[in-house]
Amino acid sequence: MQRLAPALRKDNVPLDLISLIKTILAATKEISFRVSQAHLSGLMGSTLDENIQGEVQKKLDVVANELFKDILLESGFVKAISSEEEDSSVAGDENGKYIVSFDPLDGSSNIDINSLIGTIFSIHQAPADMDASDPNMFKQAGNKQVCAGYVLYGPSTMLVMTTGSGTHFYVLDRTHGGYLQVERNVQVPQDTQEFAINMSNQRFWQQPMQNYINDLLAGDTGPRGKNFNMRWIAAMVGDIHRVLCRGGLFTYPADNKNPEKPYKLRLMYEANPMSFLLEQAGGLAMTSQGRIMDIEPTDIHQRVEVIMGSKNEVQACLAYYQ
Ligand code: AFP
Repeated sequence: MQRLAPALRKDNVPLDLISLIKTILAATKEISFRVSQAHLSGLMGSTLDENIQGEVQKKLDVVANELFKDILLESGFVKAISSEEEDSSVAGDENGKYIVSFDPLDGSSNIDINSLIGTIFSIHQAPADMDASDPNMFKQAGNKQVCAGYVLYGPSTMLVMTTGSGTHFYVLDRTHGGYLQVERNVQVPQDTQEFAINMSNQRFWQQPMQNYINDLLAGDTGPRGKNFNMRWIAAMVGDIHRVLCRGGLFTYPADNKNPEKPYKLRLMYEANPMSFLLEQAGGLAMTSQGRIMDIEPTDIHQRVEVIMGSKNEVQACLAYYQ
């Protein structure tokens, strides 16, 4: 099993990007420890605050965000950061070469039930001609990411990351304190009999998604001619990890539950990094209108429709929209 830095050098990742990745991972090791101690150190439950999305912040959301933010901003490698828990971007070093978008703790509703949560991050080059305080730096499509990944705080702490040369798995080895590469070039099976969607929103979906899911539920006597299984972890990190490991279709489709908020998942720190990881593993990551990573962002907290996973199943789903 290879250590992280030599593995990245083998993939010709520039040294300054390797240093930034190591900085990010230092934060995740600390978060992993805090998560494991949360019940013992009074970090369960919510704060009295809401984030910019109008969601109540959990105590651990805040702790993870502060940790991530401080470590990144002090590193000198980043020009600015943006986070699910920050209203706007936060300026770093004017000479920093990169900008980082992150969700410090994805799956917050799982915190209090000791279930799966994780950190998601996405790295772009920082435009040299913009000030560190200019949030417009973040208006870069997902296809310009130079690195994306997530860390799952599960039974083992696991890093899944791409720098554009395949998607690789790493596990935090607590005996030496670093991440070791355990699988290279993970491939998502092209076909699947498993899907992930929050079924409680069924009546709010658009007709094409209703039709697609109805056909999956009809099983081997329906038009698809096979039975499908369903899973929902309520943390995108967990659901996408399962898809990367054994295939599947993950979707958070458009719905009309709240007409002002037709989509749930965030482009910059959920959909884009997961799309990069899935595409690098041979999967597909789309909205019903086109490729997620080709969307030109208009806002740091922009939301987007997501249909991603095993290639043939994503295409089967999209056919219902044509
Ligand atoms: P938070 O981490 O912001 O609470 O949300 C998690 C999430 O954005 C994504 O990780 C899940 O797939 C999705 O929300 C779960 O949504 P439901 O609340 O509809 O289950």
